[in-house]
Amino acid sequence: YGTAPESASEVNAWLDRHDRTFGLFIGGAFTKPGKACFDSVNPANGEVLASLTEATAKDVDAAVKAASKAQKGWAALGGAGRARHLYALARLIQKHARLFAVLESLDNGKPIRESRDADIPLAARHFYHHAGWAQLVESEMQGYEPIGVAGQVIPWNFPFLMLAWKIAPALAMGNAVVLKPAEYTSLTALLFAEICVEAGLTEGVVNIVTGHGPVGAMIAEHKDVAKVAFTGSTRVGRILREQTAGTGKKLTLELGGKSPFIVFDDADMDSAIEGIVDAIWFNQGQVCCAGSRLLVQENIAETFHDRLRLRMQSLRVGDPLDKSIDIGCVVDPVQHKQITAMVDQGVAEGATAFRGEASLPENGCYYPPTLLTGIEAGDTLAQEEIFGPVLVSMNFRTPAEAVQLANNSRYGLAASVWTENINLALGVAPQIKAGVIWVNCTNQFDAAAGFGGYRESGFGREGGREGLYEYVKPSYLKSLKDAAPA
Ligand code: TXE
Repeated sequence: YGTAPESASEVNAWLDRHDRTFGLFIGGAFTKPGKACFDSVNPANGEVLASLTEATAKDVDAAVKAASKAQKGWAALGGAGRARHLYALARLIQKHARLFAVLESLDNGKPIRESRDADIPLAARHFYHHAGWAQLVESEMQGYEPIGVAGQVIPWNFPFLMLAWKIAPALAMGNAVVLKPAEYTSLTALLFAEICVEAGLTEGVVNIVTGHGPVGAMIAEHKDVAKVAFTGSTRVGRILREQTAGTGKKLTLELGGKSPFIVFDDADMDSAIEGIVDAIWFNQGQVCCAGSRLLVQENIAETFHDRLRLRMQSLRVGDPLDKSIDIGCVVDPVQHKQITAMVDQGVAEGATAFRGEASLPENGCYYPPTLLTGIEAGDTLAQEEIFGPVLVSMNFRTPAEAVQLANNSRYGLAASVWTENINLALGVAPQIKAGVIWVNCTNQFDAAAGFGGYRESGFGREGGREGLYEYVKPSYLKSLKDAAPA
């Protein structure tokens, strides 16, 4: 790939083709831009990328109606018929991978290496995987039928990958969707809308409505939305649970985290250092399962921290389109302010902050990789999600204490355990209350593995066989194929 900055010319041409103004994608076509609009901004330089439509209640209703109208025919296509469409979507994502990757980095601030090598390929993989499941549905999942219309609200940290996690299983199981991307990062969802047209997807099966939080609330509230799938903050997850209570709507929530990264004294230290760099600085730490709590065995803590500080000096922070950088910028000034305030408060309360010497670009939402030590288990910084490139570290003495510290959280999304002793690893892992436990690795994702949380990290699973059941309901029908219109 070389090291020269990735060119934005293809993205600019695509944006210009749309006059940098977008309507909503309803019933297989873009509407005219709405009366109320908002800007999508490049967080690396503050430039406006495009103007997006703030959907109204009427728009949401039109999107749900289009989805309802399309859903029965979509289900009646049968698994093999739907698989053809899902394979086409997957192939088109790969065909346009560069455009998707550059657009994602411009809109979100993540390093191009990550959008190119992780976000976009994983999204394509999600469609391929679920195309396979669509083909198997009649033989493997008898006695279930689609739920109907799924309302899906996604966050800004993995804009396109989260879209894939939501849309691929819903479509494979015979549902239609109305999806709202996050207000900061809607552009790859709008590009995906175009891909749906190119793939010849049945009109109305996928509808994309843009806007702020209230638009998400309107989708969740709509009487014809039978399933709500959300990834985002625990605060909004709570609102959605209240909102859907007693409505009979099916709900899945994927919320925050404060995942422990446990290093025992016999761990391979070089690997563990690279592991923690990936766990907390991938995507600027804006990852729900980020290893944001480092727990180190006391007898190696000093050496481990020294070596980590040394490694931090070589992390490069800079322009997201620069292929040689390790860390880009955070998504928006609001998040930047929140990270700054949390760290400043922690330091005022006695924590010690170490920052790599990386020079930061003058403008843009850049925050340096930061290590905080001198933290107690009950401190705010040890308990609250910072959702930025900030690692907090605590020590433990015994495996039992490591487990106790790991579970001392209202969250339970992921954990990572590092030791050369397999008995220790297999003894500790099942005691940790988290949806995924990695041993001697971190951030391993695959469409075939279910992902989701314990406790306030939410409920329900995405991916894997479990994820499919979130988009069906038990039925007297012989198979999903029988859910055809009368
Ligand atoms: O999240 P919101 P924000 C955490 C992280 C971050 C904090 C705040 O700690 O610092 O949340 O981020 C839509 N009904 N995570 O404020 O608001 C919103 O428009 C329906 C962790 O950006 O939850 C967007 O599309 N929808 C997380 C989506 O919810 C509503 C990723 C997420 O935004 C709504 C993001 C409402 N009432 C943030 N209000 C993760 N688990 O990965 C807002 N939205």
